[in-house]
Amino acid sequence: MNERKGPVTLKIILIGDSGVGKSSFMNRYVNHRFTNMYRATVGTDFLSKTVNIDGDTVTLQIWDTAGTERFQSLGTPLYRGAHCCMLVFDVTSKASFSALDLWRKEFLVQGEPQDPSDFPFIVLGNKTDLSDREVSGRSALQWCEEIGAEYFEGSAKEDLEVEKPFQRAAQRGLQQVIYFDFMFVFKRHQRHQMSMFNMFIF
Ligand SMILES: Nc1nc2c(ncn2[C@@H]2O[C@H](COP(=O)(O)OP(=O)(O)OP(=O)(O)O)[C@@H](O)[C@H]2O)c(=O)[nH]1
Ligand SMILES: [Mg+2]
Repeated sequence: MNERKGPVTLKIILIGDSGVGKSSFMNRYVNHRFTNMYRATVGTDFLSKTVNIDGDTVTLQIWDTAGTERFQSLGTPLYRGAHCCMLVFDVTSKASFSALDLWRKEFLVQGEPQDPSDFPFIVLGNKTDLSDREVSGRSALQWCEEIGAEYFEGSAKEDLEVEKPFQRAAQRGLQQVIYFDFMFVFKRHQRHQMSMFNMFIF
């Protein structure tokens, strides 16, 4: 447990092709609801949920994006300030899995995270309730190892393994906040020491 005072809000962003189930996964997690009806997300939307992460109370601000809008300029302000990015695909669609490479690259370009090589990505395979699977857990895991992401799979429809990826995203997001807070204090301390040193010398 850390010494943090006051609530922390973590921005978690869901991206991936249209129809993979981003909105469904978020709705299952936050509202415990699911519908078979498909209503494409227009623009962006977020839902909040307060959770306890290793003794810290944090508010997750989960941003759901429209899969159809990948090549529009929405990304820039939307991706900025994210603490964790969830790359979502449909396990019955190889194309949606292959597309994640571009989604990830675009996130890194437009979101400009402070430390791109260490930014936390969670890859999420949805629709495991379906039998016509095109992407095996093994190939998803292999790609995750290559890019340094963590892999989860589940089903928004059947409420399978929905909590875990969000719990992990929150943990990773919180680590980001703690790390950058620490670096901020550390650098300020270093600057202070340098100015004391200069005063002493001159
Ligand atoms: N069988 C099955 N269907 C699902 C699951 N999750 C979502 N769906 C269905 O897949 C369709 C698309 O789901 P959405 O959650 O709207 O997909 P999305 O990724 O938000 O799509 P965009 O908003 O267009 O980017 C809907 O008809 C859902 O009911 C799942 O776990 N299993
Ligand atoms: Mg949607």
